[in-house]
Amino acid sequence: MGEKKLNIEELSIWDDAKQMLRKAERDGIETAWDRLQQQSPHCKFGESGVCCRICTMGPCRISKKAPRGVCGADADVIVARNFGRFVTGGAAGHSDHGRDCIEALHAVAHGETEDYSIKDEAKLLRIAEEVGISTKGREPLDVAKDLAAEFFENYGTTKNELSFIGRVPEKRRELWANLGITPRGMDREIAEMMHRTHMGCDNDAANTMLHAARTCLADGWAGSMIATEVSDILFGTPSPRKAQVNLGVLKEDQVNILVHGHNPIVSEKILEAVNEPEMIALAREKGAAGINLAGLCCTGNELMMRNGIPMAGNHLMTELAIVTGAVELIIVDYQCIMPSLVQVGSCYHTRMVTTADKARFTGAEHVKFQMDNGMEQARKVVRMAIDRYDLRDQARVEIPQGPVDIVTGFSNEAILQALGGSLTPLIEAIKAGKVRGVVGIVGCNNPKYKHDYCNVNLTRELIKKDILVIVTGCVTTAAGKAGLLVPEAIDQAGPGLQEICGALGIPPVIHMGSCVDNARILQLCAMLANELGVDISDLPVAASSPEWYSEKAAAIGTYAVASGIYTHLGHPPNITGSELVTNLVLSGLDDLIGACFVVEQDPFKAANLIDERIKSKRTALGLAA
Ligand code: SF4
Ligand code: MSK
Repeated sequence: MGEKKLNIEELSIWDDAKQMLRKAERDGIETAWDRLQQQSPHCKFGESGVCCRICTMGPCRISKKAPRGVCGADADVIVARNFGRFVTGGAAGHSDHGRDCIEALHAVAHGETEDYSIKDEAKLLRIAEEVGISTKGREPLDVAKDLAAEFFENYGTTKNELSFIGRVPEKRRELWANLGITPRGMDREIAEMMHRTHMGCDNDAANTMLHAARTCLADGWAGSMIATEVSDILFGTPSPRKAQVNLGVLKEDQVNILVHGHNPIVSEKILEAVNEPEMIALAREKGAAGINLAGLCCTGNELMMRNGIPMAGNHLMTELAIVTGAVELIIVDYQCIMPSLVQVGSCYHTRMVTTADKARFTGAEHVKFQMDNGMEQARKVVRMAIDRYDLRDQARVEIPQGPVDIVTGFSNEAILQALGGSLTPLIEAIKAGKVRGVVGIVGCNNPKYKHDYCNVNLTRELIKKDILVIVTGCVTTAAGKAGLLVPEAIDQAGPGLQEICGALGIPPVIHMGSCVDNARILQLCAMLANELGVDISDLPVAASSPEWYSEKAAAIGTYAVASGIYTHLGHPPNITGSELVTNLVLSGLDDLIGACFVVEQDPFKAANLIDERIKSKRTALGLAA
């Protein structure tokens, strides 16, 4: 444990989290908050981005006394290279997830699996037509073969154009072309960033930063966008439905299974398996009342959006979910999974199961999921969970009570449907100032913040100002727990938003999915801009990631900015050691690209900054501020 006793009241805004933090303390469980204390204070060189480990003439650390590394690289070059590699890690994560989705589509199309199928045939045909594949008179599986092949091309270097480039407003495409940042292929931009940042390559900080933007654009408009669209084709396009959030969704008398990670390829199969009568009968034989499946983080978002499966918690709740003592098994794929879950699980009876060869955890059991064995493996994992029910020590079980209701499932298709088939009602509401703007609040938790304080307060402040909020990723759970994802939350919104959301019967905070689903927000912005004949940077829209932590969140922020969306961060990336890079990110990009980052930890001040930006965009469009 850390040197100083943690003040639990200060760690999270949630009762379920605080209850479990007290239990963790009693049970002698170490959490991320304890380890943050052990790691503090953080290394200032690392924090400001001026530590370079790119070659073995170093590592080098830049200071007043030593302003250049052994090779002669200065702080600007080192910071830009570190940032470039940082966001490239995130872009690689999303786009590799996207590639896994295409492989699934390819396997379905070629009859290589009976475990997966096409759930949304209409979307398959619509997307195929959009990217130039003829569908007339063809079998859907035949079309799917071509679509998978087309999407694979987004990863290579021969096509040099993304499938969804046609979605990008004309003015934005011209701007990218002029700056030389039109994304070509995912793998190409990622490999080029690694090449550029090798010792002795790109030693111009601004040039490296532009390639960072290009790499992230490939993520937003290809890697993530393909992941989202193919997931909809394979598992169904989300539509509005009810669900519940917080640790109260765990059941004392049932076998509890948690799914954690990002890709629905694993979690959807687990969902099917837990609903099979033989599995339920098996659980009953063991004395359980049934099998309860709940989600964590983004795979939780995916299951919730499409199936209404309850969400146990976001990033900082993942260890605490196990501390309930009621979780038999946690099954993961990849991204945002704390390695500590194995240790926390071993203090109870919780088994951790990994499924992807690219994301194994020492101490966890590996059950490899492949296209041709998904269902068989899912049944195996569910049986493992049922077998562990006997091992549960009911005396150590403590489940916080009172799950909160939410409404989820707002894909762009669902939004259009709610609007009566076109964006016109939303555009009219924006013009009339009833919806003054739209802000996507996305991303993570970070133990450096009071858990979800900024996520929730920023959301509340913006809806008060008649700004429609869209949430994805771990902010979803925060907004849901705060009671903001239900139509009744219009009581907390400004009068204009109250009127519009009230008439449509939708919440003032709309849940649009997981991390990769931020591509849905990009698409919505593009649709609005195209409808109005302007660039995305002209719209009264913004993005925010108040409590972000991951490379992926930084990549999302970077593609948002490069797409023309003003983006707020609660804290800066590790770039403050370079004035040049910091100024570029916080203001220079605005001149170059029509948007920039803004950093503000206080959610109330951040809401005002975003509001000012929205006012200026409205005024420029000739609308009342
Ligand atoms: Fe040092 Fe240059 Fe090597 Fe970086 S690339 S570790 S600054 S010598
Ligand atoms: S899971 S990237 S903690 S949102 Fe997508 Fe949550 Fe952030 Fe991971």
